Amino acid sequence: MKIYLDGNYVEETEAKISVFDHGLLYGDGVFEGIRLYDGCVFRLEEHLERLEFSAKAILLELPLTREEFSEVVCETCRRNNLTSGYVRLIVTRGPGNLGLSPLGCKQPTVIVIADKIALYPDEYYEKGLDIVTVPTRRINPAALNPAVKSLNYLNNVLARMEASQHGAPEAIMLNDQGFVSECTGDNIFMLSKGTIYTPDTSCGALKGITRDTAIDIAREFEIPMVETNLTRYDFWTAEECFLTGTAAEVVPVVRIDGREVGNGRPGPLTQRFIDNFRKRACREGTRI
Ligand code: PXG
Repeated sequence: MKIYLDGNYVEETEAKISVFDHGLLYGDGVFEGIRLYDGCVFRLEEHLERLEFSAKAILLELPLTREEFSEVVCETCRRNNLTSGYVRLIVTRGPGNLGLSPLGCKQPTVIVIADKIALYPDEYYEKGLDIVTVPTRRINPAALNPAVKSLNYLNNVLARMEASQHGAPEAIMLNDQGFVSECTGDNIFMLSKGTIYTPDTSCGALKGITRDTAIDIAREFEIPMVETNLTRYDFWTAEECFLTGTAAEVVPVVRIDGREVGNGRPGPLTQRFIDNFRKRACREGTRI
């Protein structure tokens, strides 16, 4: 596999970074997870804009322009003969000194990995997910805004481990006020009385690219869509629930904290979202 690393396309075994890289030492950096469908990178501009916003929020000056990033992402896919897969774009503060100050970091590290994707099992889409709320809370936006897709994912990793301890594939994370924010790598939606709801991004959710796509789908279906504060009770008593994310796409949830959602089977509207998303996935891309 060829990896893009700081201007070069190198073999995987040669793709090495410094142990003084602040991405490693402090999780000081930002990233994007992007999908490639049939030779097209899904919503690449949106991913690159989010990368720019994440970088701006952490005062990291990106070493490449939007156009250069776009070209590097596409070229990394081409060099690996990929037509469908997953692209991980990472920008770290770069190598510096031991010590928190990034002043010694002279040059950000840029990494692009394009690989096959380990798809979720078909069963998840056919039967739906059984998920749980975990004790680990989403980080308070005043500490580190979760809208920043930073390399600090320990919070989410711990939450995912707590879900695994209960045999669940995903976890609902609450914010520090106890409202539902999102899952560990997915945003969350619910249907109640003809309206679709999702936590407002001020609840500590990432502004997911797939979330935005689901909002566009709701608009296309002319279904009212509300972004607001939501509680676990709202999700327990919803008629349908689904998650959205680059890896998951749109995936139904049928059980939350031991409570059946609706009749305990993937809902009909969720199925329409899944079908519509898959159509868009092939349409709304940048050809590599
Ligand atoms: N919330 C969080 C915390 C995320 O990390 C999403 C929501 C969904 O956002 P997008 O833009 O993907 O719709 C994410 C994204 C993985 C993986 O390897 C995780 C994400 C993306 C791609 C792969 O599990 N998280």
